[in-house]
Amino acid sequence: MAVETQWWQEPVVYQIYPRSFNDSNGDGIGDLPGITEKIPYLAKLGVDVIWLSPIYKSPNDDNGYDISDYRAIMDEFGTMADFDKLLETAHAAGIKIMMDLVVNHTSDEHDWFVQAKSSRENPYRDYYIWKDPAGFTEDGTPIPPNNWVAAFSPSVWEWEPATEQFYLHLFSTKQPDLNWENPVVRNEVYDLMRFWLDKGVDGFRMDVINLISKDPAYPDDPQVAAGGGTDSITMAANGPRVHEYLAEMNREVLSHYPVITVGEAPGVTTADGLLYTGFDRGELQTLFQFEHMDVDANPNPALGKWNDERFDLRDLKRILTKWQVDLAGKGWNANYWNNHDQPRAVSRFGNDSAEYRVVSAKMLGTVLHGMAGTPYIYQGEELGMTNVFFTDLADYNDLEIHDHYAKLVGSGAVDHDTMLRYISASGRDNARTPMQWTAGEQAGFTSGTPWLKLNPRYTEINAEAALADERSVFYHYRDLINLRHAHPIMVNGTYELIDSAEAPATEDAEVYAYLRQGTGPTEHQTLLVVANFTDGVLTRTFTEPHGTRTLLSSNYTDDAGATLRPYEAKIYLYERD
Ligand code: TEU
Ligand code: CA
Repeated sequence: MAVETQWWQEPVVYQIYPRSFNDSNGDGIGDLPGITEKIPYLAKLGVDVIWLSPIYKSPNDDNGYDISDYRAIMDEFGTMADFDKLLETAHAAGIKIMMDLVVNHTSDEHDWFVQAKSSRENPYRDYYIWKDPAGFTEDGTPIPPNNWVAAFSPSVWEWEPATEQFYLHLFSTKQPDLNWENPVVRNEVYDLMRFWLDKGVDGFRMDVINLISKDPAYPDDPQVAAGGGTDSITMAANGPRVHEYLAEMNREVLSHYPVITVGEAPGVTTADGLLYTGFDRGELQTLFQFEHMDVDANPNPALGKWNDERFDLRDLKRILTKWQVDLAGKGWNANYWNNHDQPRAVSRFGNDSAEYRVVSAKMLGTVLHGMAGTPYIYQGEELGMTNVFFTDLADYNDLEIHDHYAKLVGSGAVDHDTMLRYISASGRDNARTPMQWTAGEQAGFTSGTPWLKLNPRYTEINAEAALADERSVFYHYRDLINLRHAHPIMVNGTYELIDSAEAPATEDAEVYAYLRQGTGPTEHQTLLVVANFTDGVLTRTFTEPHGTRTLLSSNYTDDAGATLRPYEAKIYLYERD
């Protein structure tokens, strides 16, 4: 069945974490003029859309994911005029801009919350979620309504002594959750979305959008009851009214503009995925699922994602294949290895040694861009940027790192040295070290002192070096993006995991291979994507599709057929007449 593809399925998206992208004024913090300066770089890479992590006014408890004014620009990032200039420059280069929409929660410094906490009668009180204590301990300490653990603090419940109630915050105490059950809140959100769309922005990435509807019973988190867990956020995932809210948002706002949307959705199955992204559902276009990000989570669930053991390729293939197959023809995937919350892909799924970094980074790009769905690139991924190891905990900035250190080392679940290893493998600051532009001072990111230490490998890994080397990861990514623009099958082809003569796919822990069968106008075409995830030389023989074969992409200079060299990845096109 040939489902016609839509315009919004075609683009490649590039995520910018503004704080770490490019500093234009030497204060050590990336900013909007810094991004504008680099539009030619992004145009050269060929990306169609930029997703900007939050740039709104914020006290930066969670680097902008705590917004105190949705219609103003963060002081450190510049002015609204700087934003307009960025939007205009990007549009002139043919690049769209998606904003980060963080509306599960605000900052506690948002005027709504300042009002809300001032008295129970304040008209803004009901913008947030307030609960009476479950009781009081003997010494008069209020007991929280349930046992949920916040992502960035011990409990999701924070006591407000002035009005003697708890407020809910799934993340830090400075990120109170909005009360989506209140229709006035929903209208406020729709209004601020219109404000940005009317300015000309092209879409939204919606932060934890599947957490906005809470089960009013607030049942205890069984994981916490069993003695551990670093957060309870998935207790709020896919709540009773979430689809009603998203359908309303779509009806009220999104359907009136030509937008690109992607929802961030921890704790979703493919069945949930179809409800959020189904073509017939009128909710979101795509979503970021987390299952493949959990592929290397700690086998001890109490430790959550903190781990430094390598993933098993068979698990990764099983998860990605499930998403590819279950959404096929009905919904749309957003494919990513990386974002501002995740360690660097080449260190995690590839090999960041001097010998294999470049070839394995290209391999990962090939596997991801070959799949069905929208490819997302995170800043520095196109350079093969790597994880960092700080020996001093104080050098890390991320509030999650510090909170989870306190939770896990504090409780004795993990010792200090182990936790530092885990942080280096799994921590969010791996993604947030400044972008590496040159081999010069401060990697060309700033003329001052960067807000977060640089990754010392910038002398070897940087944009200047990549642009000067036609065999760099950068040009491989550019070529993959061009392939998508030139070959509609990259967008409209179906996906099928395939066995080799040597091993069934589900048992092969070394090679990932799949087919894309063209549909509609590309029915006469098939793609074969093959990738060696190891540093060994392997043999894999595949039944070739019919037609004339062309090698569309490779990370080696020649083709050795069934012999796969370390981290070799290639895409063949087969065409019938
Ligand atoms: O992330 C939500 C989320 O699920 C993360 O907390 C995730 O669990 C964690 O980072 C993985 O270790 C979004 C944003 O992407 C993140 O940067 C914010 O901190 C968070 O929401 C709160 O807004
Ligand atoms: Ca700056």
